[in-house]
Amino acid sequence: KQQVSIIGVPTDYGQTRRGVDMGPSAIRYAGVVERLEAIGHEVHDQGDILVSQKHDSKEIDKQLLNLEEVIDISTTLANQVHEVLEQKKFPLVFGGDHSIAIGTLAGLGEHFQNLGVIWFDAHADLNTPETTPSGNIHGMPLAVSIGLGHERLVKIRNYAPKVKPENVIIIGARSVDPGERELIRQQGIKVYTMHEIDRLGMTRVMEDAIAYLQERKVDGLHLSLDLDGLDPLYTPGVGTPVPGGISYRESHLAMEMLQESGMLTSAEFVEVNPILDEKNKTADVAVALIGSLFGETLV
Ligand code: LYS
Repeated sequence: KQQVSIIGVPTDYGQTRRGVDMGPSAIRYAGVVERLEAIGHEVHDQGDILVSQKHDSKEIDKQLLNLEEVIDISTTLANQVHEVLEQKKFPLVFGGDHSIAIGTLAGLGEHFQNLGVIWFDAHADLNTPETTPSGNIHGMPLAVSIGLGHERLVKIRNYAPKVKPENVIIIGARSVDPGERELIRQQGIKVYTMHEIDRLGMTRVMEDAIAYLQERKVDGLHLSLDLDGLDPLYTPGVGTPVPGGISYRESHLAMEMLQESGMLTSAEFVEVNPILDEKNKTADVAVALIGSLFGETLV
């Protein structure tokens, strides 16, 4: 049984489709606190961090949209995640778009010398201001966390990188930009695309992933789960859906295997956009996955 601290991050500054700032409400509405309490965890919902109005920017950097806003939010979130860890609690963060991972990882990296990260996502989120096709920072958080990108994002809480590239595993990728492909090769990041998931099955993928992180002797494990990692059939309420994704059952299996590994020390669930959703289906899936991740079983 764990002490779990929930932090909501109601931001949509990492991309351009409005509504993902309502993600934390949608996930709470879907009953996350009750779900965790029902399996015996002690839950402290810290509420949402303050996300300010858009700044009056003098100049717009087309390669780094809403940079100032993202820096502010990442800094606040990093500090809060840091505090939760000081209190020896498990940080469970709700987005918001995936740019929030910059802050989450900035808060985690100081506590773990050899943190492992599982990046469950349709995308690699490894763009830099030089390679981004969109200028949206939610396509960059993994690059930032391994130390690549805008200096002020990379240096949140004054250290970098937050995680070693060889301690990162991407699962579910099926939309990877040319610059990201190059980084994956160059940085030795482990990726299980949909191809490997189809071929090996989720059981083997997760067994391999967990064994790899154990071999690397990680001292903590963060799950960064973008709901667009699943097929849009199950999670339609996301800003950048890509067909051919991970199934509902495969996702649950992945969560159950992470739970069984006993390695997980933090998690975040991002990109739930209730405006694009169907009757809060995507938040319901998020909460169901959180149930499995925290030890819910069928019988
Ligand atoms: N790779 C695209 C970009 O950089 C999409 C990223 C989607 C992130 N959730 O904009």
